[in-house]
Amino acid sequence: MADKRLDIVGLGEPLLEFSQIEKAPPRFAMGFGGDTSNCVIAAARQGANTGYVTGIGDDQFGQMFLDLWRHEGVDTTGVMIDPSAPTGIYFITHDDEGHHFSYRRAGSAASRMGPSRLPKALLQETRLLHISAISQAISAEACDGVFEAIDIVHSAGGLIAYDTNLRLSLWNLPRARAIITETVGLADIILPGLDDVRQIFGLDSPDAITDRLLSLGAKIIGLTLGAEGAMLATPDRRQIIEGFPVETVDATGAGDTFDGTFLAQYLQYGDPFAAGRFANAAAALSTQGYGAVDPIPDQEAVTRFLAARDAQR
Ligand code: KDG
Repeated sequence: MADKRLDIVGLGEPLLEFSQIEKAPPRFAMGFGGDTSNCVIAAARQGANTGYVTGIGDDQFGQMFLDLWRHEGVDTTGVMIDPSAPTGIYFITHDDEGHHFSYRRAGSAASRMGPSRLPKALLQETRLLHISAISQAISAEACDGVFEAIDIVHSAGGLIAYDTNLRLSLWNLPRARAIITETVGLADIILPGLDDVRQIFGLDSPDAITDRLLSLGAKIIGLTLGAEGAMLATPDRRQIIEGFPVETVDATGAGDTFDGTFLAQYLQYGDPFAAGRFANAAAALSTQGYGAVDPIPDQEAVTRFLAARDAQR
């Protein structure tokens, strides 16, 4: 695997982001989102060689994403520009219960990324492919594309990481449950959020959920528990890694920051438990600013944060 050109390639949908920063009169800040895109940017900020596979419209929003990925050092040879479909967008609003997403993404260029549009050579050149349940929920065609991509990467000796990101405004629970359960059985590293897997599997405790994921074939699990931290597990060890208390402004993209940081650290050092602690710190830091991408910390910021925490103990 060391001979692969890229460490991590993400596959999914980027969404231009409008995040509410003031209530009355309402004001929105523009930024970037899309869970798998957020994840590869987080991994790139940790020093991983990354790439992204998606479709974007031949529009200004698509161009902004190309500029962003290039600026972050993300390989864009797997990005297809579709002249007849738009780049998706979403709005983030906030209330006492947290953040809420409103999508304008139906028929987007990314939702057309079926099996025939996949950049096969690029997928064969990566050590790890990161996908999410959102990559599958956006259309039946994209869902087929994800399964085909898994096949291509596995046949070339690469690993699959999967975030079960559940968005019930994109598909219904029975379909989500069936597709997600099947995909967990194909993936090597599972990175779910607790609330999502509670709904998907109808189980409550992190231990019961971990048992279920291991029984489906997962080799490494990084189950995020919000402010409580994360449970890291392999078939023969599991550990709760405590969260880092910070002043949270907006938790959008914290799970994606955890994913990208975890994958970059794991591929670099091979220790999922140490990677889990590092990723926890990165995720906490990412909640201190608005939007998904802007507040993602780089490796130096996370190292500094952890050193300061360790010095206080
Ligand atoms: O995890 C944050 C993402 O959910 C956000 O950036 C938007 O990708 C997105 C989605 O589909 O919800």
